[in-house]
Parts: sequence; structure tokens; C-alpha cells
Amino acid sequence: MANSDSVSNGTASTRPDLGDIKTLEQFILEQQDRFPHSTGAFSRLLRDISLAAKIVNRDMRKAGLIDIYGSTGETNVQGEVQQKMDALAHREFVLALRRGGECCLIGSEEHAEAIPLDTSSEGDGKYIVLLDPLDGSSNIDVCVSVGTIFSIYRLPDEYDEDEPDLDAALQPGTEQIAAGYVVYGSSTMMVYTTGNGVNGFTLDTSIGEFLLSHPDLTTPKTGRIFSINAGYYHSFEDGLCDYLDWLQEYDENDPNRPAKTRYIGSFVSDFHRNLLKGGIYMYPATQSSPEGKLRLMYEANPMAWIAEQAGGRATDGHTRIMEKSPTKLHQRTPLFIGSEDMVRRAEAFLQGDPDRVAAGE
Ligand code: AFP
Repeated sequence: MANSDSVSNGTASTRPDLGDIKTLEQFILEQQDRFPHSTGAFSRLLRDISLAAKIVNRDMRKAGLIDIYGSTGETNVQGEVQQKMDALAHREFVLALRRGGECCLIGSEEHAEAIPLDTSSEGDGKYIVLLDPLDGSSNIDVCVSVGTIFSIYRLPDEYDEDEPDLDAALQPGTEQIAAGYVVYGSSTMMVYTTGNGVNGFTLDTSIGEFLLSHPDLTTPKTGRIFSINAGYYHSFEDGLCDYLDWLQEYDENDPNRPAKTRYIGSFVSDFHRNLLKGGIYMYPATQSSPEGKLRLMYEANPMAWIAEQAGGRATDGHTRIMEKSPTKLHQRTPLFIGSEDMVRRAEAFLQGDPDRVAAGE
């Protein structure tokens, strides 16, 4: 999108013309053309997801004007208070995927069990979608950025798409065929990978299309930002406290120290900022969340793949996130994700061998 929306004298002057822009749909179709035997089912599935994201975006922009602030009064399967927007976003994604017919099984943060979809009428129903429909939703009432995270798997051959066994969803992250997120921030962006790099699309609300704005996204190898809820410092393991102390030390030979804390408390937004600027996001085990807080299947795995595809790294401190074997849909995991050098150093501290990564390199 060269020459788009340049700003001069404080006003947006030029707008991209048709020759400059590429819509998400055009991009997906171009990718599809690379595979001669493609049926288009996967492209339609991505279209369904992007449609639900646009609807969630539209509804969210009206929060405060219509009755979608606050909680439903229910708790979700995690025992967390469910926000009205959580329930609405879950509903929109399930509806879009059901209508599209390409997905036979959905796993959602907002639903205790995986949801089988009737695939008898439309589409091939060969795909499984795992999602957190609205991450960071406790931030909505105060106008802070939130997001959607999704992960797509193929239904393994041994399962029947008309009656998919719920265990079909329990695949390691290495089996993902697409992963992405939508950040509903100062603008709304969808970022995704199919294992061929990472691309970002910004929603142009005036025409209702996601437009390619961040082609071939890569993340800096290191950075100056660390994102963690330091309120839990006293329940972190010693290695992590040492790493946090190290990050905050001044070192005249290291331009990235002292590092800067940035923590929104909305994983998608924290991750997105760090992806673009360089940094590390950490949600470790704590006293109240001994297995960490974030969910392996629909938060950690998709973001881990995006991070890796952009040149970053994601582990639980010891094991690569995408190689963890899931045993349940809502499984949690500690998570250290972001710029490769920063994650490697965090691992070195956590494994009691901080000198493994030389300072200032
Ligand atoms: P909510 O969806 O309940 O707001 O939780 C958001 C989240 O899962 C993730 O987006 C944040 O990074 C993390 O929780 C914040 O948790 P803490 O409040 O414990 O720091």
C-alpha cells in the first residue's frame, strides 16, 4: 500500500487508489492459486472468520451506546466472569462458521466443550477452529484495545466430519494450518500466517474491507519492552525475578537496558505491540495460576506460530509451545513469547543458567 494515507499539515492527504490496495480476500485468493488442487474451502473459512471479526468490530465500536458493557452475570468454563461482549463475540464467530459450512468443530474459550457443527448442507466441513472470541474483554468497559485469536486445524482423516469426535481438536500447535488474531485498537487489524510468513491487514471501515497494510511482517531479534503483570512478582520463581531484575539494570554497553515495562493486560494488544516494536510478553506460573493463565490451544499456540513465523520465539520456559501435547481443550500454559534473543535469555534465567546467553550481545 505504497503512498497510502500520507499525513501532511496535520491532515490525511492522499488515499490509496484501487491500483495500490489489496484486500484480504484478494490476498487469500492469490495464495490459493499457488495450490492447483485447492478447492477454495480454506479461503472461504478465512473469509468467514474475517466477516465475524468485522461484525464484532462494528458492535464493539458502539459499546457504551448500546447495552453491551459489563458482565452477563455468568462465569465461563474457566470460572471467569463473562462479559456481554464475550458472549456476543462467541455467538458471531459460531454463527459465521456455522453458516460458512467449512468448519466441523469449534473450540471456544466461552464454551466448556468443543462445539460440533452440522456440515450436511454447505461446504466441506474439513476444518477445526479454536478461538478466543474476545481476549482481554475485562478491558472493554474502559475503552482499552482487545482482540480475537484463532487457530485452524485440519480434521484428521480418521474422524468423520458429520460426527467429529471432540478429541479431534486436541492437536499440538505444530499441526496448525493457519493462525491469526484481530486487534480492535485505534484501528482494527487482522494478522495471520499459514506458515509462509506473516501478513497484516488493516480494516478500512469506509469500504468494509481488510486491506494489506503490513506485508511480510518480521519482528526485531531483540527489543526494549517487557510485558508482565509485576503485581505477582513475589510469587514468581527465583529465575524469573532474576531476569526481571537484569532487564531493569543499567548497562552502558546495552542500549536495551534498562528495559521498559508495557503491560496492557490484553494479550493480543501486548503481543501486537511487541511484535512490531520488539519485546517479550510473559505470563508465568503464579500462586493463583500454578499452570499459568493463558490457554495453550487458542491463545498460546496461534500466537507462538505467528511469533515464530515473524522470526520470534515462544516457550513455556522449558519447552517450545507448539510442541506441547494438549490433553484438554482449555489447558493452560506459562508463556514467554516475543523477540528471539529476549525469550532465549528468559529461558536461560529460568533454567538457572543465565550466563548461557552473554550479556550485551
Ligand atoms: P480477560 O479476557 O479476562 O480480560 O483476560 C485477559 C487475559 O487472558 C490476557 O489477555 C491478559 O494478558 C491477561 O489475561 C491479564 O491477566 P492479569 O490481569 O492476571 O495480568
